[in-house]
Amino acid sequence: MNRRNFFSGAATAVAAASVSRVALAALPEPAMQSSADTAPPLHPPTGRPYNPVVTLNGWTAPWRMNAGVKEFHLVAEPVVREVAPGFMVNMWGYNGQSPGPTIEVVEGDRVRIFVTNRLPEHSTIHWHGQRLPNGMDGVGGLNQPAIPPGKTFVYEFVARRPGTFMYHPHADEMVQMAMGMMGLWITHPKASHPQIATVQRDYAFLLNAFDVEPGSMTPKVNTMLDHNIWCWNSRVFPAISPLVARQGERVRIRVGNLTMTNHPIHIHGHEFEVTGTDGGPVPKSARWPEVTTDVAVGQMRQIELIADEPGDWALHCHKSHHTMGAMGHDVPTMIGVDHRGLVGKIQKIVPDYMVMGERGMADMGAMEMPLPDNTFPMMTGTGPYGPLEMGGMFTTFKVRAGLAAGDYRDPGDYTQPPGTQAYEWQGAPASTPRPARTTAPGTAPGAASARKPAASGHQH
Ligand SMILES: [Cu+2]
Repeated sequence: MNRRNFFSGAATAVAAASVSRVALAALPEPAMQSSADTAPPLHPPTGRPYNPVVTLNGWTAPWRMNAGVKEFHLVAEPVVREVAPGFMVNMWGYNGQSPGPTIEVVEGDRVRIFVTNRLPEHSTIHWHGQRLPNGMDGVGGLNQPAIPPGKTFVYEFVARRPGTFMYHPHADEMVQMAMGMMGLWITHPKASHPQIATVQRDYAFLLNAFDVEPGSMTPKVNTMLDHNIWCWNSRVFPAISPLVARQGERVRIRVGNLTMTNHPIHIHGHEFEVTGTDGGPVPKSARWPEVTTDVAVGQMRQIELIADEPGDWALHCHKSHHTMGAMGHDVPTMIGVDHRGLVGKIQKIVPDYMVMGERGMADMGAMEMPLPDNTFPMMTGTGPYGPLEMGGMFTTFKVRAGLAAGDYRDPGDYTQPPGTQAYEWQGAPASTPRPARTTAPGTAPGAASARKPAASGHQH
């Protein structure tokens, strides 16, 4: 239990400002969030103490205590989410953002959540992973009538077991989740727990995906698998905050998957153990070291590691298509195809014809192509040594010696100590000749082309 910042002035001010005296007599005033930045952890101003999580590009909902019950107010509503700077998407979310605020409580807390529906259609909230009375489970039609537009329903139950959970609608679920309705729920242990370690940093995010046609602003809600915006908490690299740690700290990272496919989450430079799932803590005897763990659809994974290697380490989904921005997938492979001479002829007929991928696709990372308005590039993000050629489900784990406890600010680029970075060979060049070309002329894939997205609206 960390009480260091229990009476932190900033956290107290946030909670106090969000609960006016008028509201105490009625519904709790809903706290709203206008920013997509990562909010500092909310140290609990009331109730039992705990070491709070940091929600990547998100925030924790403040609450009020009412006769020993923790009261929250979620407002389901249309929001505009900044997925990356300059890239805004019409979503449905809670309290001003998608995902909604993280709910943090303590094992044994009685929790009352007011849910106001400001959507144009009915909704519910299902509390994924919770032990609760059947009538509080939130499946519209099965456990309760759905919440009509304009109405407020009340959910109330005891947070019975500690762990990593999430919430989402269970009414017109396919549409409402495709529009971004979801949030995290963390139940902290009430006392020291044999299977739950004390950590110095505790990060949390949800995996979510959208299908936004380049140049448009509203997700296509009927897409099953072919999404083009692969997000952590409705953000894409390089707009996802880095996870910062002081060298030697124990770090927990909680990940939940509300997309339609699995995501192998991979960290560089360190090993971790899966210490818990939405089913609860994993017994220590059942843990093993990993550097990648697959998070399947509807699963949550809680990983822990010791941040003992300084540097800027990649942390990403290992499906390479999920670290890319908006792109078309029906583009033929052009590696090894010589287009010289052909382009000019084609451009007489198709003026916006362009060639891509003759030498691989790395050129795309540096290329500034004309894109439709409100589209983020397929690969983007620049590091100290050039373009990263990544977008989507990618961020960095920044480990530094000498950070202050609880300092989550981006420490900037890592400086490689002299003699510890890959370098160019300055000796004689390799003498092995290139193998002779065996492909006969004319057998390469023919007439493969990619048109600028302004024309086709889809491919780059
Ligand atoms: Cu993925």
